[in-house]
Amino acid sequence: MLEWFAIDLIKQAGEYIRLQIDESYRIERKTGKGDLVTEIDRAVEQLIVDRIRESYPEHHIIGEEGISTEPDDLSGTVWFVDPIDGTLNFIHQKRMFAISIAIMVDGVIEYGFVYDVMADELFVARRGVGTTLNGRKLPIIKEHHVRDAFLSMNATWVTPNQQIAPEVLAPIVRDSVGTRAHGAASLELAWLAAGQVDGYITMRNMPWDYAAGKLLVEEVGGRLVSIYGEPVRYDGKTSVLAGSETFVKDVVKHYVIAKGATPEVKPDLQIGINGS
Ligand code: 2AM
Ligand code: CA
Ligand code: CA
Ligand code: CA
Repeated sequence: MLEWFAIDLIKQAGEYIRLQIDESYRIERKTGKGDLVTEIDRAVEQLIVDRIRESYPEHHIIGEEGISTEPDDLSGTVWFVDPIDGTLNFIHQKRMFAISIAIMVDGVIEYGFVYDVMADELFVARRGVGTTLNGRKLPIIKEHHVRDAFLSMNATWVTPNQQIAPEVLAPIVRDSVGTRAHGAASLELAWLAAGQVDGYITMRNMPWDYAAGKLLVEEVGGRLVSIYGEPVRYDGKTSVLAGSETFVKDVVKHYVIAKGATPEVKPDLQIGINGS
């Protein structure tokens, strides 16, 4: 069964990372000094792709490191794979990174898996069934407004970005209980599903970053949309705003729209999925 296959696969990949983390490995730059890939990222994606191909040759795979040829559309079964989400944490902290896998069937995410490798915490979501953490069902998350929310926010909100001006987001940081930048999108969404943070905001994510986390969050009653409150796309980069319905509405209505923010780059601008 697909769910058990994916759980076995993600745990095997995690074990491989734990064995390699203290060994020496090559690190390469992608677009800049903060955008790195190691040979472990590539080896893990290769391991995952090989096993999916062996058992499900008709499935398509969209992975961050581009090991598999991306499909032309999202019909049939499509796997979104981020072999190491939080590569900088993997390199520098040796913790707080995850393997993120989502399975989409005919355009709908049916399963989400986020594995915190060093903490050995596996989050699993099945659409319509719920989210579990190491097999234990997670309760519905509490409703929060910005003023009583503890947030995880990617620090790129401070810098000029293609989505929204820093002045629009600064009041959210000011009004919330506190903000953290943990550096691993899938894990920050998993922690949101577990009630450990009350919201997650980032200006730039790709589908393999949030596809699994989105289902984890939705299956405990939360929402995940763009910073403008629109549905997120699966064919390119997007901003991400996630939390309880109250939180998401509060951010969009009282912070983003109220400040008259409009996208500097249209959020659903069409780009190639493995491009930039
Ligand atoms: P990554 O580690 O797999 O690259 C970092 O704050 C979070 O944003 C991570 O989940 C990281 O995933 C993701 N991210 C997506 N695009 C990124 C980029 N171009 N540069 C840095 N982090 C990126
Ligand atoms: Ca990366
Ligand atoms: Ca990622
Ligand atoms: Ca990655």
